[in-house]
Amino acid sequence: MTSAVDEAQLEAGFQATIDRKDRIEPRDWMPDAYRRTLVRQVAQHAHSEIIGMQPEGSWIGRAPSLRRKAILLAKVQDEAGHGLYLYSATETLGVSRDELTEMLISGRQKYSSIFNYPALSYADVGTIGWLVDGAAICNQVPLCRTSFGPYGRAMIRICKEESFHQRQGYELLMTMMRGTDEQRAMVQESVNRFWKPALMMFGPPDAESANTEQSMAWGIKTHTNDELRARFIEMTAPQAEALGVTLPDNELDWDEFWTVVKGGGPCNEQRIAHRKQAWDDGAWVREAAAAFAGLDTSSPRGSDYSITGRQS
Ligand code: BYC
Repeated sequence: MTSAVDEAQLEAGFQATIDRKDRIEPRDWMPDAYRRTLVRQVAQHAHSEIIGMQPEGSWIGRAPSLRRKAILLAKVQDEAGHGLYLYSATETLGVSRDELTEMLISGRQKYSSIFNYPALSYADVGTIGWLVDGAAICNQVPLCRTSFGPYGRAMIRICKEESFHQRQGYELLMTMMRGTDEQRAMVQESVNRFWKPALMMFGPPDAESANTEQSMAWGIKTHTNDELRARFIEMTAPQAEALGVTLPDNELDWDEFWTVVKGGGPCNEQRIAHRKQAWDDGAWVREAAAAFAGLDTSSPRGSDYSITGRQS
């Protein structure tokens, strides 16, 4: 049991670490609210990576060439990897991946609004890479310096891969823009649908952002939602010009954003149903892995085996 004085000292030490821009590590003392905020944000981030595989994944079987299929497969697989790094980072805060998945499926945790919009044409694969991964990079590069060590370290690798995704999306769109009038129209139509939802990925306007102030004081976030949104627009405008597309300039519809966040977007039900199906279908794999791990540790020869199951 810690007394109120001890607790105040611990809190002061914690804040001093953050103010020095050092990292908080899993075994360090941290306020419960800091831990809760991180679990919320990092789990939401992990869920977004995993649910985010669905819109593009639906095009793997319909890719227009072997080359495009190989690129898309690799990209979607990368997103799975990002989800796994982030679930691992969340686990260091004392919550298991099973619990997190249950919370996603039951609607108690969120995932990014953007993945509730459908991918309707192959141009959308390019637009998602360019705009969605582009917005993700803008939001995530500052997170490499976030105050919680495992989250920041996961972000470094994720950002490298997202930069690659953004370029592959742009290259796909550029190829289509050099094609026929019909292909150019497909790209513009796709950009028209994705531009505003991509801007909403940064979260509500600062005045409506309940968490920003505290998350910035704790060094979890280093910029506000509106700052990063503005940076993204600035970064993307010249790219749109080089591509030859127009970015829609009407106001963002925040009522639409909240409807999507609360479950009423075009694909919310489908996304969660699909995730639940995959989780249920994978139960036997998890059981087999757990049984194997049990065998591994209880076996007298357990120490002869590496975690890959191969004899060392
Ligand atoms: N969608 O106080 P605020 C990817 C919620 S995946 C849904 O500003 P915060 C990729 C928010 O949770 C990359 N909900 O929140 C994958 C809060 O609700 P609660 C995904 C949203 O946390 C596959 C409430 O609104 N990136 O790149 O300070 C293929 C008030 O908001 C959204 C991340 O997850 C939203 N867009 O700031 C391709 C980045 N925005 O929980 C690409 C990590 C807000 O209080 N996350 N809400 O009930 C963050 O940086 C921050 O959490 C946010 C929001 C900037 C998103």
